[in-house]
Amino acid sequence: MKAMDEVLLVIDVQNDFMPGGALAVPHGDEVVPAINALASQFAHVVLTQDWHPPQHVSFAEHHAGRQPFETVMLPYGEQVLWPTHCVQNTQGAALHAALSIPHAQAIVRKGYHPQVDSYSAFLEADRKTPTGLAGYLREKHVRRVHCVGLATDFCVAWSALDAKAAGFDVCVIEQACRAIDLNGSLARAWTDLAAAGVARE
Ligand code: VGL
Ligand code: ZN
Repeated sequence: MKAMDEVLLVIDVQNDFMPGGALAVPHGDEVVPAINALASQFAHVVLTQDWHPPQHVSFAEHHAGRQPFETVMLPYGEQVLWPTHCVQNTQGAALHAALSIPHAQAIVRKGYHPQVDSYSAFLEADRKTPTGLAGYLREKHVRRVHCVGLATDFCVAWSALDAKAAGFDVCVIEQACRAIDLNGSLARAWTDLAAAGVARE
């Protein structure tokens, strides 16, 4: 059993990120048994859900003439346009049915502001609006955050970097993550994580 000051942060293990889903991550379903096994070793487990309104700014369908996986400039910076995914209260946004973590104690939803994306579980893409997760973990006296889930190079990496910046010890458990890998994003993510001092386990 892990110490009481450690948390397993399970990121976006949702149907739309599974093979056949709206924004499928290759082999995304393989993280489910890995995460179930890990979670049994943690007293503290927190889950996240990507949770977009139907009109969300990250959806390519709302940008005339643009296709999914292109990039646009928004007031807060560059934004990748995605296929419509993880719409609030849909089956696609639901957690994978085989994810089995009955003792998970909180679910953080993110990306619910129509005009701002949030890959990170800690800070929205404007880089200034907190989700509240850092405060929650501090109140629980958590010191170390173990990150797993989908996708390694987007929500997992951004969450790990922000956890580190918020003052936590952070690791990413590679075998319990899978990547989208868009234009070299996976290699870049590992470089950024290493530079920030996030451990790769
Ligand atoms: C994610 C792209 C868009 C993720 C979420 O969970 O990594 N990626 N929304
Ligand atoms: Zn999203």
